[in-house]
Amino acid sequence: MNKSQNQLFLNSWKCIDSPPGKGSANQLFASTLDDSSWLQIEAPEDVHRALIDSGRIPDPFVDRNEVQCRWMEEREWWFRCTFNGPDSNPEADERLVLIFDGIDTFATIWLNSRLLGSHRNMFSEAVFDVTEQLKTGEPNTLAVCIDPPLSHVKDCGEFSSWGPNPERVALRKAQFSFGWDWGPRLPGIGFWRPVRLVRQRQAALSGVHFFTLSLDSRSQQAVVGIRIESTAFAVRNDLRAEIDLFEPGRIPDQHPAAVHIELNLPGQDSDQIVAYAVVEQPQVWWTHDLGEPALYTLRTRLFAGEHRVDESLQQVGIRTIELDQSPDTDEPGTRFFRFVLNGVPIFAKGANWIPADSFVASIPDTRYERLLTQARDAHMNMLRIWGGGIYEHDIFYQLCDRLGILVWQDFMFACAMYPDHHADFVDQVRTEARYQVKRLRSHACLALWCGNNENQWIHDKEVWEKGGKEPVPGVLFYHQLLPEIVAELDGRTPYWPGSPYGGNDHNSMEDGDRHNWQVWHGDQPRRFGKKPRADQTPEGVSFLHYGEDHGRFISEFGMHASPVPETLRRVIPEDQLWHHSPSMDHHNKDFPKNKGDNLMQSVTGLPRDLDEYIDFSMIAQAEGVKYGIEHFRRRKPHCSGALFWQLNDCWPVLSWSVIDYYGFGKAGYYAVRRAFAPVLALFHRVEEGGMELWVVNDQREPVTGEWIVRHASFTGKLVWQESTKAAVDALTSHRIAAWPAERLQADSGHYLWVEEKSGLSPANRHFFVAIKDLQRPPARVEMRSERLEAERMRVHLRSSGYALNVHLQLPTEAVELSDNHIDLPNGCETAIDLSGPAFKLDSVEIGLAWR
Ligand code: BMA
Repeated sequence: MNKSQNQLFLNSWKCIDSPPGKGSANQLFASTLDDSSWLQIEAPEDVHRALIDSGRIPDPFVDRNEVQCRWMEEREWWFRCTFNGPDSNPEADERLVLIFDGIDTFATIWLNSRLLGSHRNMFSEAVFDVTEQLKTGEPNTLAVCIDPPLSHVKDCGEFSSWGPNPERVALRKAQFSFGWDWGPRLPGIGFWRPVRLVRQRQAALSGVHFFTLSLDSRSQQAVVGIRIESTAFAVRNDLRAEIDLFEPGRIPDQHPAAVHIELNLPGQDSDQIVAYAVVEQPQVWWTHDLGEPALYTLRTRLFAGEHRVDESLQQVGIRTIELDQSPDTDEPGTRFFRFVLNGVPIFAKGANWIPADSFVASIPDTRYERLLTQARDAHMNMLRIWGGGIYEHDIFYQLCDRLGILVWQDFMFACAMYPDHHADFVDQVRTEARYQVKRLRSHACLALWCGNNENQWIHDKEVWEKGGKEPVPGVLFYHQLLPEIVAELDGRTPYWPGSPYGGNDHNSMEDGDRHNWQVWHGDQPRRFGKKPRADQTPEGVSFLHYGEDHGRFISEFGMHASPVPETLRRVIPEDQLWHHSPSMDHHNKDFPKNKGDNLMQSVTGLPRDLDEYIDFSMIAQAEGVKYGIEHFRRRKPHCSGALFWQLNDCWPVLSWSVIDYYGFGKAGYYAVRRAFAPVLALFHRVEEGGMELWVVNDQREPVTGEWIVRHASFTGKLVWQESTKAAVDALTSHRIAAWPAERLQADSGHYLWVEEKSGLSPANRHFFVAIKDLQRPPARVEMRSERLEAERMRVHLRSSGYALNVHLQLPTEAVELSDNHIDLPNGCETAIDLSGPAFKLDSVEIGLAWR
């Protein structure tokens, strides 16, 4: 046992499968059993990963192997770990606690052949006092049996859900793992978070909640609160907490603390002790686009008499967060839905986050670092953890704290009607919510708790004749239990009952947040009492409908695109590499499989081969998200957020993601990165056929710039060029120039191009017709590369003719690009920087393509 931490991680396990119900009969839990032939597995690690690595199952991400793994969810899985107990017997005032931070999912646990207990919620910890059972100075054996999940579904018939697999609703287990419209059916098995043994003496911290009560920028003061929750099981001495808050960059024991507080605690379990402190000249936590995400270190030490019995170290931020829903008087009858960070109303730019792997136990930290850095680099200041996945691993929130990205946290309920009348189920939800709120509430990144994903909206569509009056099954959770728990244990972070929610039809443009699935799925906007209608024609699903969306906060919108060719080559057999081949269609979980064709039809035209499919679907997605984001940002502050669907993938798939499973950015990623730039210049077409130029400034300072607009033909002829100097206030969106229809050659042969003289905003363009209808002579792009440093390389590109979707193709995801999938007008030059490990840059073969 690690003395300093009094904690032993039980990492090394053995596992085997067995027919359901047989393992106990065969006493697989017995200490004396010989498990030497069992498969080695780690904790955390998913059984699928261990079986793939040992060659026992084919990789389910490749071709259609997914279906060959179906048997795994029908077996019971046994795990055993033999470890040395503590060297010495626990003292009378000590106890030993076994903690499973996350078991996936229905587990029965034995210690030294004796039954310890069971657990049936993936999202809450399982804790056992093992002081009596644990043997000191000799080996102990832990055995865990994980049941087939569906054996725990009772009365499946009463559950209803969107999509296949309604039985998932009865299980507190990651909902997406039973199959989603982007995810395979591969329910996880095993320990998805650590297993540890903790030695405690007299008392322990059961929670430390850090929060900011107020910030006063004039007096340069913040008032912060620290709530101490402690459990006292054998207190013999005075119990006391010492709290130290260290400024960013200051290290405990090496530097003095900015705040030091000593508190006396009662000698029994308590959760009501709160200390308040004034922090002078606080270094405030901001999202990365508005300032520095400054993090203080909070150290809390618990003393029983002279003994230090527990200690916690947390990174915390001084910041306030509110959700402003005051009336928006400029658009009568509507209310804002906007986040206010440190008193500043912000536009939330970002995406929806789904689990970064089907096997959530086996996601390397490096994948989180990569994805979240990519999100930050694309100027995202908010990610929504969607309710069909998981409450994320600690590393996710730690990175968001550090990178300055806010988190919209759904509770894990999605697209279904959950049974809030089953006392048992309600208990599970209560325990889970209390655990997760305590776990996550002190993170600087946490911006919102949200009751669920789409449950109210889907329910209303199912019972539309009721005119919005029938409460959603699960109402107890979203409108009572969860907000009460958030109020009690957090009390600072806003709560919202669902996404979408608010207004007339729970997906309204006037109130609350909104999912725009008119684009892609064809859902028509509606009101309570109106029959839901879908229009899946090319016109019905066109992204131009974003332009009609006057929502307050668009928390989902998006469309599919293929992953990069390299990703397809890794998982689709060569003879299946064609659009709509059985293997490709298997890697598209949406129905009907040709939905994307409807979108491409009006943007690029239908693809004739795989190359065209990859390019056309990427172009359609990039054009669509660009169009949506520009419209939503231009409407600032009436619209105050655009979180597109979706950032990432959990396996290699054709999906809405802009970053594919291996980390390659699609064209959409780079389009988003430009469209989310802190200062954005964009063209807006007005009804009479004229054009306007708008500048959106999301920064806390005003900007001045000179925007040069070129109106030209694709054959290279300049119609006119104009320059506009403008000052744009902080946090606003302004029209800075306009041209009537008479000044424009608004046809298939011309375009508009804008650049800011000093590069304040990224270059942008406007086409007057769909890409498929452009009259463009063929273009040619030349490439020249130059080595800058060991880990950086620059590729210069020059075009003759207007080249579209100019992109570098790399066989490795280890090299990052400063930009890609760009337009290059005739005679234009640009450079793309490549960075990555020197050995990769030395050997990388750079492909170049364009349309
Ligand atoms: C919304 C999401 C997901 C789904 C996505 C695409 O419904 O909340 O459930 O995957 O749209 O259909």
